Amino acid sequence: MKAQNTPLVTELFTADPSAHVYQDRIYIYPSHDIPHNGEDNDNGDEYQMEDYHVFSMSEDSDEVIDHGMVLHQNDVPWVSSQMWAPDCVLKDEVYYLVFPARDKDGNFRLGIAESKNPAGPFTPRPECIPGSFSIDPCSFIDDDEKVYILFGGLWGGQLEKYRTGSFDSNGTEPPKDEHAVWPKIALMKDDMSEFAEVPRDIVILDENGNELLAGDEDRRYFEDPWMHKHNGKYYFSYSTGTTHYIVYAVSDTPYGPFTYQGRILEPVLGWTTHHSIVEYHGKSYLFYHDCELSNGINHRRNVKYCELSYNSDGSIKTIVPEYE
Ligand code: FUB
Repeated sequence: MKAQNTPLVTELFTADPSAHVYQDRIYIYPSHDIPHNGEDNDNGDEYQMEDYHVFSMSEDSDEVIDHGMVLHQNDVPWVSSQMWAPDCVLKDEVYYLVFPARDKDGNFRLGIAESKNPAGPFTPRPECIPGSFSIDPCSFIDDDEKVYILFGGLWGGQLEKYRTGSFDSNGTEPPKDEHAVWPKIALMKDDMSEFAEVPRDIVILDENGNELLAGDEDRRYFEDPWMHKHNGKYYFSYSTGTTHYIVYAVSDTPYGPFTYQGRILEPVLGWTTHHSIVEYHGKSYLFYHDCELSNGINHRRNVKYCELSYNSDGSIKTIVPEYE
């Protein structure tokens, strides 16, 4: 495989890698950053992505294959802009690309496009998932084959605008001493057409069983959910956004509540941090991004990966990115 902790793709700017093993290859579903000279802001307007490429790699080669553009926003009737972090789900021999984008009213929704091939191209559904909102959808398939979608992101991702259960255009983050805004999880219908339930809160507790507070920026959820299972436990990992950590919490069920455990990845070069975790040929890997190729321009990111390992008690060893 290509060297760890180096940009996997150098021809395009890529970010937000969701990795899965299909047909004995690691397939990577990232965002495609578009270079421009606009300013950064708290609304994420600098992340102006319009399409998706899929990449794959395998153990017996250091080549990372670009399978080309697999979906463009002009082909999705409900989308106006900003196709952000996607994921892929394999269900009943169909590959479903699940992605967020702004609808024609400028609000983030989640959409689905499908293919018979993990490398796409993907055919979009004409409408977004009914009742969907915010960003960063990721999939989790449990041992019983049930598919869950987890999602949510603060600020540009609008999650705080749904705190009351419905959209409030003036919605803000809670005061620092109230519980944090919770990410969401929803079971999908078997045909992946829509949520099978109203999205539920993913509650994250501290070591004393207290809900994490909005002011606890080193530990509270910001964006970038991922779920995987290890030794029978559900691991929910995410970005803390403003403090730039990838952290994780553990539970006995996919719905939680989860108990905060610690950090997976210390801050990388660039404002955002985003990840996925995949097992391949008996090893676990962390896929992540930073801004090494662009020397730190926040919206010109590149995908990387490295091995991830566990201690004997199931805790994850913290990874510290190294820069020269
Ligand atoms: O790529 C746009 C946004 O940046 C993603 O949705 C977030 O997770 C952050 O990586």
